[in-house]
Amino acid sequence: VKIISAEFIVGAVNLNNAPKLKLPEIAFAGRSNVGKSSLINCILNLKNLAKTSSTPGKTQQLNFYKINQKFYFVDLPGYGFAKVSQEKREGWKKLIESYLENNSFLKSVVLIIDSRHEPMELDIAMAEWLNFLNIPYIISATKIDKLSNNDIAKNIKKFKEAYSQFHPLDIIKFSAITKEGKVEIWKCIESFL
Ligand SMILES: Nc1nc2c(ncn2[C@@H]2O[C@H](COP(=O)(O)OP(=O)(O)OP(=O)(O)O)[C@@H](O)[C@H]2O)c(=O)[nH]1
Ligand SMILES: [Mg+2]
Repeated sequence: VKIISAEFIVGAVNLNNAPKLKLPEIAFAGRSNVGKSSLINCILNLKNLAKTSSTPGKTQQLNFYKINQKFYFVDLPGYGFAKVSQEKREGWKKLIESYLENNSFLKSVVLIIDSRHEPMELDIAMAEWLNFLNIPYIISATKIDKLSNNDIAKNIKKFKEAYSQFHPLDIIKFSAITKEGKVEIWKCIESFL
């Protein structure tokens, strides 16, 4: 996909705020601070379209970006951030769940996990949920620039073992710093669109 245009449309705090114009959607999910917004910027070749931050919990709404006037990228609120109130966390969870359920425009999800860590409970729960809802998804293991090749291979093997029962279409190594994995992610997105 050649990026002709990419613009922020709306940060929706509930589904009623989602854009009225319906287009195919690709959503990006993952833990708070895992690198969702950085991945979106990286694959669009834009530095600051999606707001990134070293403070977790930055993305608190469904952020819709319209790409090439043809489809949306949807940056979902990060889950698993301990330092917000239980009430707020429940709210985000409901928002993410209601977004994922019964959404015929949602073509696929890119589930972003941190390549440095052991498979995590909340990430596995998300994979299980996506599989249950029959939403095609890929896993992108990000921040591989922080690991040796040896550790990358080791962790990818662990991810395959933990996630394969929930049928991700692929597990792609990624770094927003080196841009490794960008082409592979686009190949998947193109096939979903
Ligand atoms: N080394 C390295 N750092 C990264 C990478 N991707 C993101 N980061 C850093 O991780 C931090 C969080 O990145 P964001 O893209 O804001 O993460 P997010 O998932 O959108 O965070 P929330 O919106 O708060 O949930 C920032 O300091 C980024 O610079 C990567 O591939 N490699
Ligand atoms: Mg973000």
